[in-house]
Amino acid sequence: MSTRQRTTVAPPNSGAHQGTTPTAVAEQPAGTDTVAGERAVDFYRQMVFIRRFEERAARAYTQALIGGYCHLNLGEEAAVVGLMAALRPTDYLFTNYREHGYALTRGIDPNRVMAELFGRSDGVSKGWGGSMHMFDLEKRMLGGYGIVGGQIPLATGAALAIDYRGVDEIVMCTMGDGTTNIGAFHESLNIAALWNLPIVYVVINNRLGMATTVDKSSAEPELYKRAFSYRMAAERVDGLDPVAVFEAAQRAVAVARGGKPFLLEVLTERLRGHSVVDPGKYRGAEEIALTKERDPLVTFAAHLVDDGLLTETEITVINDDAIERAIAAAAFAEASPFPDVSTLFDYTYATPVANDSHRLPGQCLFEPAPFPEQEITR
Ligand SMILES: Cc1ncc(C[n+]2csc(CCOP(=O)(O)OP(=O)(O)O)c2C)c(N)n1
Ligand SMILES: [Mg+2]
Repeated sequence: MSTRQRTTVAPPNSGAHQGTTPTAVAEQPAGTDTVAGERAVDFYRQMVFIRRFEERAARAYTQALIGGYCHLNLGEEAAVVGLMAALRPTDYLFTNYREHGYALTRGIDPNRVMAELFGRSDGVSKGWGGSMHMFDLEKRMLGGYGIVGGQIPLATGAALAIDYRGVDEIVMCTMGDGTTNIGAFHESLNIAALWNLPIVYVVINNRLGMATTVDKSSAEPELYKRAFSYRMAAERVDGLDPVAVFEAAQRAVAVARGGKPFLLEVLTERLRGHSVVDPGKYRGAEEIALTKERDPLVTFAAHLVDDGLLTETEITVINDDAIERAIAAAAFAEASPFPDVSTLFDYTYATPVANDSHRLPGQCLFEPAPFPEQEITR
């Protein structure tokens, strides 16, 4: 039975609601970690690695070594690193298809992340998931989802499970700005607020849902305010500064650990197209130039140099090391074998006959036969 009190719906103005006035949470809760020099440098190191890894992945994609879709975290590195630093290893992460940086920063071996992109058997999802479907129970990264908003009800359900088990864990569920107009977003926030679920919803606002801007698609473009409809606490933070993101994420996580949901909006940039194949021609030259000026790697490096925490030489060393590790990951991935086709149905509920209702999920209709020869009829 849950140690947290499940809320029954209180009538408006009864005073029974907690957080009835959801405003930005201004103060740091007691005992919250502070970020000092070495930690900031480490944040930078992780950001640089994501950047070089993603660039290496983009190159592999153009060499046809990666199939399917491939969405990169370029421009979102500070957001990813700041958010992940606020989680404990026992917390859960659900994210969307723009996920490689999260997998790396959550601590999954870069070789296994790259191997997954290449669709190889050493990949984190054994090569069957690809770019959008990384899953690692040990690191508590429960996907990777290609359906916009698909992760939100699942993450909310995981938070409900935590609540039932009465353990000191939380869920973080990240999504893009465009996702806040999906019905499941609203349904999930509503139930999470009613039931006091331990979850932090994070909107990574890069101002674009594919080619559509937030201003064109959202009647309330200040997306953190969506929480207020559900009497949920919320905050908006500058996603170009990993330290600011980390501090805001810590505040959000503290609220969730106390048994209440939180919505954190992180303002970021998307430096390139929606996915690797998108030339992004819907953005003008001026906008692209502005976006590049706001590149978090450049702005954060400048801060670190100004503060005397890094020299230009040290920046070069960090960069070279990241390039080497990304190249090594790609070499590992290319050397890894493709998964055997006989394992195609091992990790899914799907069966050789789609939607067959006579069996339990995962139960095969036929004795396993070599996939190409098998007749797929209904
Ligand atoms: C239900 C659903 N509708 C449409 C799509 C196609 N689609 C993929 S990404 C995307 C845009 C989402 O934008 P946003 O949530 O801002 O995330 P970003 O790509 O900017 O990270 C769309 C419409 C989809 N995958 N799923
Ligand atoms: Mg977006």
